[in-house]
This record gives sequence, structure tokens and C-alpha cells, in this order.
Amino acid sequence: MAASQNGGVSDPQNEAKRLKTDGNDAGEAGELTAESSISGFEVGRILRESAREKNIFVHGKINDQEAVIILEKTPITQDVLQEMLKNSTRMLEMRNDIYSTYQLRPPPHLNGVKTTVICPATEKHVKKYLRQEMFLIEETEEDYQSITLPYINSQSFSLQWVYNILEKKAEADRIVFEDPDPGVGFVVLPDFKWDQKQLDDLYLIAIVHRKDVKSLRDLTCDHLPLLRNVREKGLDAIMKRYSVPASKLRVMLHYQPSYYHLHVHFISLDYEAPGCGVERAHLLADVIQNLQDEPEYYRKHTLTFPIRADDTLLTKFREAGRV
Ligand code: GTA
Repeated sequence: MAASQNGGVSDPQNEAKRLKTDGNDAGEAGELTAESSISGFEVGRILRESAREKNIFVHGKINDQEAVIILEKTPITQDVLQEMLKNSTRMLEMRNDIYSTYQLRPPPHLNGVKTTVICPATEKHVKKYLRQEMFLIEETEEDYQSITLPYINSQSFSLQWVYNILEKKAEADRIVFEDPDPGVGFVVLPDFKWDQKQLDDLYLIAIVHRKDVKSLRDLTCDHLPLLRNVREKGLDAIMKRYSVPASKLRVMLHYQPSYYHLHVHFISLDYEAPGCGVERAHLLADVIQNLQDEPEYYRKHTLTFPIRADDTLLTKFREAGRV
């Protein structure tokens, strides 16, 4: 797939394959058809909505199963502009001197709404998407061992979707690059937040093959070959596929992540993605540098992270008198 001159991303063959996979909702892993999951969604509670971001997160039910649906209006790109202006029906709203406003109704194929369905959704998913007050936690090495680690071992999001990717049971046709080495290898593919229609909000993830690294906290100098490999080959693969250079990419890890299997986010510098703030993002280049300087940096240092008001981990820190 190549980046088109106008910044769009196109490859009709891959696109067709992708739509087919998406039509089956979750591939191997999913039991729902697109028909039953979307049209059968019973709206419950609005978890969050943003007029500026033009998205809405909704908790509801599909066939009596708990579900979360995320709807997001997609950006208007240069490659569809002419067709949109030419082929939309128009309704004049007002005219005043040199000023006028209209409602355009574009043809359906230019009017997509990116839709993400999570079903069955757990209570943790619902909490994750609910807009809430945030707090900062300063987690020492001891806090991690006595509070955070037992908590994440007892109740983290399932990693099934990660294993499906690594085992090619889902999203196999979306893989952009793979290094199959069991020690330093990884898979790069579009993050499910990116619809791949434009490069402005490019977002890919690299998921490592080894399963014994939960997060940044586990990293030591022994992981430097893995981290350098992800950075070098990941950047190279993105340059080859999308013509986006390293200088236009924010390559980072989250602490805490939502999913405790080591992965790295590759995000367009022009896109202010959720989780890019200093309180949660750690640039991979800085992580490598810190581990070169101090082999146990992430094991030993106090790490700060944001947490939602109703996260049980916050309760655990409060119970331990640490917040
Ligand atoms: N390709 O099945 C998947 C998949 N899943 C389940 C998660 N990811 C996946 N990618 C593929 N296939 O970037 C991606 C996530 C995320 C990464 C995990 O894996 O999109 P993380 O462990 O650091 O967790 O990264 P993180 O960042 O908390 O997860 P996430 O989901 O990005 O949530 C952060 C915030 O982003 C949310 O609170 C919400 O505000 C926002 N957000 C999440 N999903 C969407 C969405 N679909 N549309 C708009 N905003 C969203």
C-alpha cells in the first residue's frame, strides 16, 4: 500500500480484503455478524461524547450481551473533495452579503462513520471509556511489587486479540511488517483506532513476539536488542509502506498500558492521539537511552501515571495509604 500524493492511503486489493475481514466483524475471534452487532445494538448509556472530536462512546447491549460501540465521523480528505462538492445534495441555510452556509448531503460512500464494536464488553471496558476525573499516581518499585503487580495479575484485559494477531488468526492481512525472531521479533500493523484513509492520523502498533514482558516496568538492558530492533525495523517498514520518515513519528510506550503484553505505538506527529501526554507516554528513544545509561532504570525508578477515579487500582493505592 502506498501513500498517495494527497496524503491518502490506497491499495484497492488490500482495501477489498480489509473490508471483507471487517464484514465478518472479528474474524476467527468473533461470533457476531456485522448485521447483528451494529443494527441490533440497543443503546444504553452515553459514556462520553465530543462535538469537537465528532465521536460518541456508548454502552448498550447486543443480543443481551454487554457491548460498547464507538462512532466517529471520519476526516474529509483531499482525494474525495471534488466528488463531494460535485455530487452532494445541497440545502441553503442562510445567505448574508458575501456569506452563506449550506448542509451538504454527500453520497453514502463519502459519508463513512468509523465504528468500533466491543462485545461482549466487560465492566472494565465500560469504565475505560467513561469520561472521568483523573488522578496521578507516583509508583515506587515497592508499590509496583506490592500493589500494581498483584492487581494486574488478577484483573487485566484479555490478551486474546494480541495472540490472535501473533498467531495470524486475526488481522493477518493487515500486517505491514513482521520479524519472526522469537527473541527480538515483532509484528507491525495498523492500530484499530486508525482507518488508514489518511496519513494525518497514522497510527500503527508493534507487538513483540515474546510473551514475558508485561510493560515498561519489566524492561532492563537485556531488552535493548529487542527495543532497538523494534525501533529500527518498525521505522524502516513505515517509511517503505507509507513514506513517513522517523522525524514525523512519535514512537512511544504507555505506562500503564491497557494491555500487558509489550507493544510500541507509532503515531503521526501531527496527530494528538489519546495517551500522548507526558503523564502516560514514554518515547522509545528515551527508553533505550535510559536503559543504556542505567540497566535497571525502569525497575528501580518511581514511575508516574494517570488513573481514572473509579479504577480499582486507585482504590488499592488508597488502601495502602500511598495516595
Ligand atoms: N489492531 O483488536 C485490536 C486492538 N485492540 C483491542 C486494541 N488495539 C488494537 N489494535 C488492533 N486490533 O492503541 C490498540 C489500541 C491501543 C493499543 C493498546 O492497541 O487502540 P495500550 O495498551 O497502551 O492501551 O495500547 P490504551 O492506549 O489505553 O488503549 P486505547 O484503546 O488506545 O485507549 C486509550 C483512549 O483512546 C481511550 O480511553 C479512548 O479515549 C480512546 N479510544 C480508544 N479507542 C478509540 C476509538 N476506537 N476511537 C476513538 N478513540 C478511542
